Amino acid sequence: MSIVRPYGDTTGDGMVQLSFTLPLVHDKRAEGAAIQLANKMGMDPAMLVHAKAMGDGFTFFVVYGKVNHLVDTDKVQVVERDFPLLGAKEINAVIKRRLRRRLNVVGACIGTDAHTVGIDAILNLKGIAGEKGLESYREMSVTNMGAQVSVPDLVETAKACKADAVLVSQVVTQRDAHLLNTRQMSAAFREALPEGKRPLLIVGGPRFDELMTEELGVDRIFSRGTTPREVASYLVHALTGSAA
Ligand code: B12
Repeated sequence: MSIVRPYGDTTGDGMVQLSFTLPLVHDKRAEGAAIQLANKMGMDPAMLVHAKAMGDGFTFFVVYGKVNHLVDTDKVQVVERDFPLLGAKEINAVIKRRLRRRLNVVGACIGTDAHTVGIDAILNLKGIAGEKGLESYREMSVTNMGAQVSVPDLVETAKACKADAVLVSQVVTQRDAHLLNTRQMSAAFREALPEGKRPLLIVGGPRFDELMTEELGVDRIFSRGTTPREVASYLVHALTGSAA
């Protein structure tokens, strides 16, 4: 049962929906071009269900159609959570018992990125999805540097705060900015601090591939829908080696 296909109307009918924009004025030809693209992508038949002009010379399309591709769930590669999800009380207790001091966290949104909602959701008291942020953990000391922080400033603050973990958010992915900034950040920490003295490097954002840790030189990547408790549980697991 590891082989599945998408479905729209009846189980296994292979129907999928796809949206995209073409640099064409909205007319009949543009609609034909959208169908041609869908056909080339393996959708056959492909039906145009929506087309709307998006500014001068651009059209947005939604196409619905059938594909014959199968998905083998045995071959899916994902990062499974490999640490226990703990409650706030347990997390505080583990830090107190194992570290015997507060766990220092420094967070920032680096580069030109000004999307702070995600990092704030993880760090600020208010939190997200009914969970309070890391600031609410008695045994954590959190420094949230906010938006558009430069890598040198981040490194300096991490050093000054004796950060155990640095949490970086990257939401903008245009021209792979999130990947370039992350590589720059991890390289700067490697240059500034010897191994063993370096804080745990964590990045997060909705469009990261969680499998890219090695390539980006970070310890962990968190993506869409992350909650503060997951991050707090990971921190105690990674920094104290404790299962609880
Ligand atoms: C709100 C918003 C803004 C606000 C940001 C306000 C603020 N203080 O953050 C404002 C209006 C300023 C803004 C500006 C821009 N924006 Co904007 N914005 C959004 C929007 C609508 C929501 C983002 C958001 O708040 N999500 C909610 C949070 C909770 O989710 P999240 O970020 O994914 O965070 C979660 C996880 O990813 C994870 N996480 C995130 N970071 C971290 C970090 C760590 C360490 C961890 C552990 C976890 C973690 O945990 C979080 C909680 O679950 C998105 C579209 C969308 N619907 O997503 C566009 C979007 C991100 N923006 C976009 C763009 C293009 C821009 C602008 C360039 C627009 C412009 N031309 O000016 C500017 C850029 C400004 C800049 N210098 O960065 C694009 C980015 C496209 C791309 N491929 O990069 C998007 C996707 C919209 C779109 N479809 O075009 N934006």
